[in-house]
Amino acid sequence: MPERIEIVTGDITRLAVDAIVNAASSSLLGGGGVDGAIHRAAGPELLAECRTLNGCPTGEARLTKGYRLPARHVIHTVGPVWHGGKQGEPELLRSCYRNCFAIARQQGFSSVAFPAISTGVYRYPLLEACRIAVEEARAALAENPKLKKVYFVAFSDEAQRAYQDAFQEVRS
Ligand code: AR6
Repeated sequence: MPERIEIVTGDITRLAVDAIVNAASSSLLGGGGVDGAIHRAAGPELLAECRTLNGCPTGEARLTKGYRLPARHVIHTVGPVWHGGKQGEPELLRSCYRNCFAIARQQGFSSVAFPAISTGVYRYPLLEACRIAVEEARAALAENPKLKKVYFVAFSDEAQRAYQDAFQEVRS
């Protein structure tokens, strides 16, 4: 595994990084899963800032502060709902990662942590999602020397295995 990419297990809201990524809904007004956890940990100021953003289309990303989180910022991105894979889902998921990395580059962030976007409520198959995540992280790291660390947060054993398998494939 390249040393600038690390798979970690547990709760993304505990990570003290420049930005954690939120798998949000297009309203940006909160929800369940990792979105709910991030809003609970960040406090009501996060929702107040999100209200000013007027939502976010699928595949795009928006930046807020991190408020009570140990992370300094939150990059909110809206992954695609999985409908079988022939309705542009891979391109939209790739676009989420690219737009998050573009914000990280614009802001000069050195550390960013991602949940497995779209793989919960939105039902995107884990291994396919992890492949896209790993490919885009490698591309972003190759062109952004200021970015020192990308964390992929696995919230289950299955997710951890999927990230590891995706790494093996990309490296071989
Ligand atoms: N830390 C890290 N990963 C987590 C955490 C956590 N605290 N909690 C869940 N995960 P999901 P989606 C993992 O459903 O599929 C929301 O309601 C989880 O195991 O949070 O993109 C939004 O408002 C899974 O692997 O996001 C949207 O409406 C991954 O995070 C919708 O769900 C993503 O699962 C977005 O669905």
